[in-house]
Amino acid sequence: MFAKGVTPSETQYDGSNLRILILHTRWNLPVVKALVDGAQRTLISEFNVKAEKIILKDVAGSYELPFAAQEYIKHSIPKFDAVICIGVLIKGSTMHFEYIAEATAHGIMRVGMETGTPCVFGVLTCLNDEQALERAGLGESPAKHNHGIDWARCAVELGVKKRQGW
Ligand code: DLZ
Repeated sequence: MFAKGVTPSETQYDGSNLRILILHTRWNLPVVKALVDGAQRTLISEFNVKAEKIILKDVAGSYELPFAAQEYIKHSIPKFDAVICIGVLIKGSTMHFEYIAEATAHGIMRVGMETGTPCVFGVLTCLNDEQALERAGLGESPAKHNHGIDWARCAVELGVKKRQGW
């Protein structure tokens, strides 16, 4: 039986010089808050990112994440080493979910590629509330896991690699 998920890097990254933007939605806020909290705690406790170098900004929904990320990256002095875009999309009875999920995923990818600032895709795309809770480390499932932790690890790795010139 293989262990599903990401294998931790063998490198211990030092995040003490990094400046990281956590950009999150206000849609589905209770779940989003748990993910933001997981990411923030991991940045500080696992990588020594300084609390004052973690900048929190919010937008209404996931669809706004790419544009807002691009603008914060463009206007920020000093620059961000990485951005974690966090949102929670929960499928409803119309096609809204599909359109927003696809646009958001492509948009976040594009912002990273075009600005050269690593942008982590921290958007849960869930078929129901239970999936969202489980992936934010909430609810009753024994398999629950806060994905904000993984996104923080990903952001630090990319931020450090970028600083080092890859
Ligand atoms: C409209 C909408 C819907 C139906 N569902 C969600 C959702 O589950 N999660 C989320 O982050 N945002 C949702 N939105 C809002 C859109 O992302 C966006 O804010 C609006 O369409 C305005 O551009």
